[in-house]
Amino acid sequence: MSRVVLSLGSNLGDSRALLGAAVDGLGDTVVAVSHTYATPPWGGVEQDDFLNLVVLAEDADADAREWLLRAQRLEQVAERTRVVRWGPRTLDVDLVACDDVVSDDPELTLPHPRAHLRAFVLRPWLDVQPDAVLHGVPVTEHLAALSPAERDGVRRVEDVR
Ligand code: A4P
Ligand code: MG
Repeated sequence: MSRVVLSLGSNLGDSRALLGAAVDGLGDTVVAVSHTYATPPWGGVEQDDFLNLVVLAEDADADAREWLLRAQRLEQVAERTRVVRWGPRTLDVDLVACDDVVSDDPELTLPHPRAHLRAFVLRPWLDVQPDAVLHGVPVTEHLAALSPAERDGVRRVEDVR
């Protein structure tokens, strides 16, 4: 059995529909879906706000590589193009964590190397796993360590599903 925490984001096209379709695309592997949040762009590229959510999923037949392939397939279905790093996209699906896997492989780094810095990941993650731990530290503590501006920028909106 493998359990994965996926971060989904979109700020191009019909973001609500794209996120909803991506969650549907995960089928019955989905254990829980977070609320949906509007979030200011992270990373310094001037662009529209994102919609973000986190999905907890499980599948006895999938390892971390398989989850990455599934994430990339969902991005392809959303016709995601890769123009600017940290720039606008129809759909981004990142693996935040997968079981206790630790990897520094650039193709698949686990846990995600920037997750602890991102309120748009940490806040929705707590919806689906209030006791989540990242790098040995509770996610609540990572979130509390961020600047109020970073934390308060993440605003709950109507759930996509
Ligand atoms: N890769 C390595 N580790 C992982 C992982 N844990 N999960 C590799 C997913 N992919 C991983 O990703 C580049 C490469 O990372 C892939 O080939 C994969 O094998 P990418 O999706 O092609 O490129 P990218 O997304 O432009 O770059 P990067 O560095 O992954 O960006 P991020 O970290 O995904 O950030 N602001 C808000 N508010 N909300 C957002 O959702 N998203 C981003 C993208 C920036 N700012 C944002 C948001
Ligand atoms: Mg990505």
